[in-house]
Amino acid sequence: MTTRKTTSSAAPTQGAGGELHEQAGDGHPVMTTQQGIPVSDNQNSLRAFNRGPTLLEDFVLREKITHFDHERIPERIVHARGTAAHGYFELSHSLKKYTTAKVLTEVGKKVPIFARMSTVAGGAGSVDTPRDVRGFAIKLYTEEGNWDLVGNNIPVFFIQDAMKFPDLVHAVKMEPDRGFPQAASAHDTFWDFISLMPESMHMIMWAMSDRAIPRSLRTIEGFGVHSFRLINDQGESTFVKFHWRPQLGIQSTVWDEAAKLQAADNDFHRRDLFEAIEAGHAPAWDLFVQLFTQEEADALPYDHLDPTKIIPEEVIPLTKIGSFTLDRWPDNFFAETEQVAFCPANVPPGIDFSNDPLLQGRLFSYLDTQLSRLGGPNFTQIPVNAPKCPFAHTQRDGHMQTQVPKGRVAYEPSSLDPNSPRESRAQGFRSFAQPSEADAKSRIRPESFADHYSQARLFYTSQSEIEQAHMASALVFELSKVQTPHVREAMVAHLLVIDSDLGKRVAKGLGLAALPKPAKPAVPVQDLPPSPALRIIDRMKPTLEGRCVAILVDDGSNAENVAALQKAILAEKAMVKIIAPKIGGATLSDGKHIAADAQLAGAPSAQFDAVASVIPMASGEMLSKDSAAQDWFRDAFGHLKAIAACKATHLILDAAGVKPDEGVFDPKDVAGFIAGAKTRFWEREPTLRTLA
Ligand code: HDE
Repeated sequence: MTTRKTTSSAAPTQGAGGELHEQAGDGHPVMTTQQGIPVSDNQNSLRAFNRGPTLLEDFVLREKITHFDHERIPERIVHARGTAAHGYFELSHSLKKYTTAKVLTEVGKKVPIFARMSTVAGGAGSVDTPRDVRGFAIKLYTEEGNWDLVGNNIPVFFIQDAMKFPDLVHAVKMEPDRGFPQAASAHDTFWDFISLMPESMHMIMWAMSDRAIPRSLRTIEGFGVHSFRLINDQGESTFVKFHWRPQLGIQSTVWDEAAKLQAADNDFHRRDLFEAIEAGHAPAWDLFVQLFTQEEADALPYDHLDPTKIIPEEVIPLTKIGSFTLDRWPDNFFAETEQVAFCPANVPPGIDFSNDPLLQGRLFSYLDTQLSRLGGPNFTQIPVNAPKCPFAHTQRDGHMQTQVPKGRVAYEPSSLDPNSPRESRAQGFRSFAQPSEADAKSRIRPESFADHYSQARLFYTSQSEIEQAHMASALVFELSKVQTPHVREAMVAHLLVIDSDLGKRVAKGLGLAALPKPAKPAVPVQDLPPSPALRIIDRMKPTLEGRCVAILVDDGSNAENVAALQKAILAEKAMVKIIAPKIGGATLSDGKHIAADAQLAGAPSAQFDAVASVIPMASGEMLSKDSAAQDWFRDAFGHLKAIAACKATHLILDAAGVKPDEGVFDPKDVAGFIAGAKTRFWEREPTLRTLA
């Protein structure tokens, strides 16, 4: 599409206040209506006379207002708040033995992708950092059609059967009579439902772990959750579970930090992704598969078709098959991030579904919801949804048909058009011919799905002590928001079965007068071997790559020290933000001006991975009386981060009640501070807050 350009400036039009508005001059495109009619005045509607009524005839005004009135579309019923980026996937290890899918067999080929990450419960205008599962959906535009890997950052789910999904979502969303709480699971209806659904216990352990409060979307893992099938050229099937892991390592926040981030920046995660990509720190993930046969599946002490179960990687190892990178921010949020439509049923030939009843329900749900969300059946024509390979079908008409199909033939078979599309047994998608076990129809839950506690126990006992304390504290926090006492007790009854110590800790944290009777498991609970791979803290990478360090400066700050810190941080491939009491920046000791990225009071330290402060004595004296400055350091310390504090900064630490430990460095000890900034000082935590 080309735009019309004017070659000579026209006289300006007059705005309401009498100000003059520039018209299109050399180079500027001419503004038009949607019909392409050039607009002469975009400031004033058409009036009957000076100070008279507006005329219905004003098609420019009517079109503009009408379009505006319809700018919003229904938000996603779940995963409404998200952010996305373009990128590419590259295969490093062929799965030719297992599948015909070219995307999994053509090593080295770059496949374009679009990935969207989301919270689940909150609305589109809610916040980025609540305790919640994160959605992680990837559309791979393969040469055999779109493959959507529609996953989460947690490998299991709350329920076993799609029949329960509307109940789950109604329970977690804001309560219908009062319209709150927004983006929070800490309320009665959610915990009431969960307390009556023992199958949720494993997922609850994950949701109460630090996985649900990630530091960055660049540091979350992704899981396809269900078992899928790979089908090879012999028609043989192998089960597969997909996992993807951030190359920056997995990293979470502490709860106080997540809560404060919510106040500091509603858009923290999307801004972080945007700024990282813009700064050239394109995040990347490695894609892994767990492959297993029907016989191996049959030998497991749990049912792999049950989406509340994992197969620990110590039992079936992960094989790395490639990686993907997100390196391009969308041009337009609405056109791409909002209108993208993922569906787990979109798979190329060579990938197929398992009988997981949750997956089976999802295969229906996504297309159905998109028909209403995107207004009709032609949403596949929206650029972000359209395949990038050739496509040909006989679907026609419908709302918002933007293509102009030629010819008489829109049916198959036909003899009239040699170019009309035909099915292909050789290239087409084929479902695995699974032998049927029986011909009976029934609404049953298989007995093999009955064990709801063993893997919840496995997850809890696999965690480090500090992570167990975080989980117990998260449960106490959430259940303390529940106003109905019997719901709190019912939850403790389940926790006592998962791990009696966990149940007792939470009961104590809630101040229960007496322990309730433990819940009655339907089948005996198994003591499965722990899986250390499920921890986060041990697996956090000691790196500063892609992270963000703030340096507080003021007029008179030691220029040499600031420069040395900046240089060392950038050498670690991290980002630096200069913070000053005023957004105008500061004049350093060498007389040179340094620009500020943010004002101290507007950039709480929760936003950074570590903080340094190089300020003169006068500034330390002044800031030690400033609550924003005190909070800045108190929070950085409380969130277990490294602090580089000069002599003057110690005045603020003192005023903030911070007792320096080995995580507080002299800013001249650049190497020490950089090493500290790569980690968190977990030993500090028990000295700062009461954990359950
Ligand atoms: Fe979804 N889910 N889901 N889900 N889901 C949607 O589709 C649904 C489930 C996931 O960024 C909806 O277009 C059912 C598991 C992601 O656009 C809807 C069930 C997993 C996204 C829907 C599940 C997911 C969605 C809402 C149980 C992880 C956001 C808007 C049977 C494996 C995709 C839409 C994006 C979105 C239905 C459970 C992941 C309503 C019925 C398990 C990442 O169709």
